[in-house]
Amino acid sequence: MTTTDLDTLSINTIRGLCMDAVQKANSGHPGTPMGIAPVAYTLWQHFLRFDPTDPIWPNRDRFVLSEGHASALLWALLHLTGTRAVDPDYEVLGTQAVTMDDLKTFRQLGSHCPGHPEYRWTSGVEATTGPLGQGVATSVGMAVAGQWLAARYNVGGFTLFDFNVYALAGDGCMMEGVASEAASLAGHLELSNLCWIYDSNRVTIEGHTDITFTEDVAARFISYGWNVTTVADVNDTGQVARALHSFQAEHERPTLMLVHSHIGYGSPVEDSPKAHGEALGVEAVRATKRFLGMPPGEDFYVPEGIYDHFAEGIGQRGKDGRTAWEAMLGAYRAGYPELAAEIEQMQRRTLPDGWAADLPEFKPDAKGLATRDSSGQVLNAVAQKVPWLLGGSADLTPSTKTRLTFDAAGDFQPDDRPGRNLHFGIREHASAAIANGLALTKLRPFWSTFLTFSDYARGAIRLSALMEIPVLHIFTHDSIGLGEDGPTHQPVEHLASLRAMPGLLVFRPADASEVVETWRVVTALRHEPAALVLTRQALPTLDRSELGSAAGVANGGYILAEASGGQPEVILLATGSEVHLALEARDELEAGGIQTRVVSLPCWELFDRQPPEYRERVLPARVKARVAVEQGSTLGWDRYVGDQGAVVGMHTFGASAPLKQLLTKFGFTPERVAEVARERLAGTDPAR
Ligand SMILES: Cc1ncc(C[n+]2csc(CCOP(=O)(O)OP(=O)(O)O)c2C)c(N)n1
Ligand SMILES: [Mg+2]
Repeated sequence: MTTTDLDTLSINTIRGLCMDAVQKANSGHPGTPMGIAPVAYTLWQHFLRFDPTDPIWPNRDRFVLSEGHASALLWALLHLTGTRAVDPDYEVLGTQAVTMDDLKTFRQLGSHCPGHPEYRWTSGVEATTGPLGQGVATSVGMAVAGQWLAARYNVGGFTLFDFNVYALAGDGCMMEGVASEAASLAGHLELSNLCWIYDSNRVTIEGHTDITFTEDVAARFISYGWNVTTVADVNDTGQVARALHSFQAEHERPTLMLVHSHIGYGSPVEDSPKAHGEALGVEAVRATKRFLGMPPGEDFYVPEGIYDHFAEGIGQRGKDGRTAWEAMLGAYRAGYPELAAEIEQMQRRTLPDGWAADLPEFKPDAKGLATRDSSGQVLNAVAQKVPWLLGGSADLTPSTKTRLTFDAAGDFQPDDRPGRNLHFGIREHASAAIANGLALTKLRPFWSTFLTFSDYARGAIRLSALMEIPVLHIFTHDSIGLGEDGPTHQPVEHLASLRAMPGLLVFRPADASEVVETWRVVTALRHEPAALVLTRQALPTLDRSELGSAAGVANGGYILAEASGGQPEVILLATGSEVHLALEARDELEAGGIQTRVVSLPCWELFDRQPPEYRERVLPARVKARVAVEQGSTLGWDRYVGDQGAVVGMHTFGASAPLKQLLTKFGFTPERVAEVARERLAGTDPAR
């Protein structure tokens, strides 16, 4: 490929739009898009299989802007390609995803050009990025999804899935640990459909990378098992194209395309950290435009013929690819109606009919089983009905009980692409980010670790909530209840911190029946992630004939045991293992003539969404003597116990000892809970 005048003009148009958007907003990062624009342009115009009129076509190539602070670059591309907006019901609308007005209102309230790319908010954004490293790690999940979809659905000579995944990353992404975790796994998994483009401008916010980052990135990626190709001159689009061809010709390894670039190219602050983080200034913008051969006085300038040029390149290629694919899907549907139906359900995030028909039922059992065990059984039942449910653990499957054990479940490896058990290795942060990538590709992923290590994955968990994607985060060993492993492994503040995350549904079921109901709720989620918080130790399976139905989980909280006379004086609230403790304390209180209700509250978020009448029925305002009990930080419980209630929780880290000793040491005994309740009853004034 040789660079034509139109190529150069297009690249400079992108640079101009980015400079102007940042200048007008007086906020943003102009230098990064200006440096890497030739690569972004070459990729989009000449390689990316993307139909701007149908940005959600399932076999499109994915482009993830991992250096999310360069969002102006993506906004310019989406604008110039005329990418259409998609509504939440997946109908392609006639409106433009990014209008000129959006560009002119970059970073302002309501603009479709926010400060960083936001999935759902602007069509054509494949993943929310901004926290450096997340985008590249997420792209690994998309590449896994591509391989898995191809293995399952490319049958009978039909190639329904063969998309590539590109991620554009800066020095910051390359420094982040999550990227290393994900790259190591991608190399092992031989994800040859994955291309990371490293925008190596050797500048970050604090200065040149010689103050922080002097490793040999190419050598590192070669050791990961990647194909590494270098572009010495970013402005030579022929070289850029050759590198992209080298990626496309590679069939065994992921590709790192290392591009030497110049932040703020053409501006007075080229190659300087000054090109970062603030507008260039009106005079510098003019000088840069002059250097680039663009009219210095024209802002948001799109030269004659540029829109047509994109329409004839990426537009035509994308449309041809998409329409051919749709025709292929038509023929496929005739030959393989069941597989075609799966693809369609998956795309809409719906479930096969009867998916919940064979969920296990658990009989009352005083000895019971750990909720990690009942959850493993339910997971296997659901997964057999939902073929695109897949996942694994960060090397703890035997402990988290998340292995899919049925015939043909398989293990996803280079030689077993349809395998549904993923092995993430000891890489929690990448596990969660990869799960995000799988969910963005419309598969239903789960991943698991110990609750205490959820902190390691928090950055990616947060993005699952922000993106509103239905990832299942499964956490076991949920409290001091895990015993001897001690305080490093005993979570304390984790429930509170997960509950603090907007949009994440946190479930802590109390027994096997609540586990079943939890899965009934979380499997059907379409736009929300969930965290399942499960025990290592056995819990009794409650006899529901005398207690509230576990179906109450769907309401987030419910009356598990009513006060004997139906008029509670005391309410005990609990989640998970402490529900059993609350029931024992209730027996003691009732024996002493105190009418006591027990409320199980497995999911605060769902309970808070119930109508006021329901919440009032479960937690009547007149009952002031309330005690919550949970083996975790007490933070947040005050909203349910009120200012006259009390919380029996954890105020320190745990300790290494057998569970029984820990329960006494930290005050999780029925006697203590009953005592606190009696104190509350004596001290509360219902009229207050
Ligand atoms: C996890 C995370 N930490 C810090 C930041 C703040 N930040 C935004 S851009 C940037 C510098 C990134 O440098 P680089 O990736 O080289 O991008 P370039 O300077 O080349 O545009 C930093 C530290 C961030 N966005 N994400
Ligand atoms: Mg940089």
